[in-house]
Amino acid sequence: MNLPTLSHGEFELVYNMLSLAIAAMFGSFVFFVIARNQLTHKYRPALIMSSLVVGIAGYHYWRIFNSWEAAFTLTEGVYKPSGTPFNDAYRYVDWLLTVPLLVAELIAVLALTREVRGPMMGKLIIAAVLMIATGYPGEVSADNTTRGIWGFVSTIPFAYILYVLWVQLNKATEDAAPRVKKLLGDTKLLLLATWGFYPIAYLMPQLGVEAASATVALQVGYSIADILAKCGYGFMIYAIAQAKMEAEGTSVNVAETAEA
Ligand code: RET
Repeated sequence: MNLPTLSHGEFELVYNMLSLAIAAMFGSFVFFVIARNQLTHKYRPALIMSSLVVGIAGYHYWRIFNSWEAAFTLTEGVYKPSGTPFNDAYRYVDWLLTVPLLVAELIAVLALTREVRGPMMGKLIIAAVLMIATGYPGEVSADNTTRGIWGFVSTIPFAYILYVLWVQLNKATEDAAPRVKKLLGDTKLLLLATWGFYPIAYLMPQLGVEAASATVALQVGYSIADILAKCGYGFMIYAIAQAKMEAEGTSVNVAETAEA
């Protein structure tokens, strides 16, 4: 990626957003590890996945932050590219690991029967990997046609994921308690709003956005979307698990006494 010269404010905005993302990821990690104990065994795998997602992302944001710092030098009041490349591959490696976990999290918290859960999870994980893996060659290409082709290829599994989550998941959760259904609907909207941002951000160079603004908008936008799609989504998953336990009339203490 060819880096532009940035003003002091532009450089700092990205710097502070990346720092915020590290804090949000590690803070959420602690929360999910502790919150797991508030759930019965059936729902714990979902929270374990949430902890993994934010732990993996926290590490990657740490690396992205360091790479951002090394990629620029302050000269005469502006930030010029230092010659050390900014490593954008961290984001894609991060998504390759976390996006399949995020879809698996949603299926896990629903605690569907094994026959329904297994195939659905398998299809979603494969589609998530394909979506990220085919997006990457386009992301690193300077040629807009190559970008467009890979972007289109990557949109096919993306559309498939949305179809499975909306149509098939709705069918599988028809009998859920009203509060669970409401939370599930909100989670799916959060997912659509945040996931929808990534392909739009990807299109920015095609839309002819000026280099410095495009770089800053992309980094800030991806960071906000990531915080919402990982931390915010993880909290929703926790709320769904709590609502399901309430609907079932179970609590951790009851479950633990029953097991003892
Ligand atoms: C790409 C390439 C262009 C086409 C599409 C894309 C979709 C990316 C998505 C990423 C989601 C990431 C998440 C990360 C972490 O929390 C690869 C930009 C459709 C949907 C949820």
